[in-house]
Amino acid sequence: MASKVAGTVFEGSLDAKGLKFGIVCARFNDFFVSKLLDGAMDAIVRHGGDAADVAVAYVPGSYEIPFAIKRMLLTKKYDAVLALGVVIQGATSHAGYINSEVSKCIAQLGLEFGVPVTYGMITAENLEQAIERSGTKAGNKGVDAAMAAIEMANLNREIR
Ligand code: RBF
Repeated sequence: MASKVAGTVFEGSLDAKGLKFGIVCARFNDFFVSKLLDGAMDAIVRHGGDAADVAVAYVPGSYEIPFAIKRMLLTKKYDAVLALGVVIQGATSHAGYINSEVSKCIAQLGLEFGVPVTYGMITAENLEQAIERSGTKAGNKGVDAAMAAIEMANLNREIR
């Protein structure tokens, strides 16, 4: 990005070669989450990453995602970790509670460990919104989370 900065500029590239990723997937709404995982893997491999350098942990639902992220971060094996889950609003207010808790924890874990944790969560009001964000007209949030993970992992390396 062109600018007039004369000092050091840190910018993460989109080259995934040599990077190791952890991905935490919720099984709940797997119909959609599996599409997010497909998108994330496709983005990583198309940007030079190796599928063998990706470890996937499955958890029952989105509420459990932060726990598995923390366990992955504790191993210190990964340059970035992705959270993939789909929370769909139902008759009760569960979605709001799950979403606010999970997004807060994901941000906190990245800061605590100094390793990027990216947000590949769909928070949908209905099935149509989930369909649109898992590989149709509003893109694929798994791809977006993978791109952010690649860039942030490289930025983290540069700043180090
Ligand atoms: N997990 C999701 O990943 N997406 C959901 O849309 C979702 N909806 C839920 C709705 C209710 C009423 C409950 C009780 C749980 C839901 N979960 C959902 C599962 C939740 O993330 C967690 O796995 C379980 O509550 C077990 O701790």
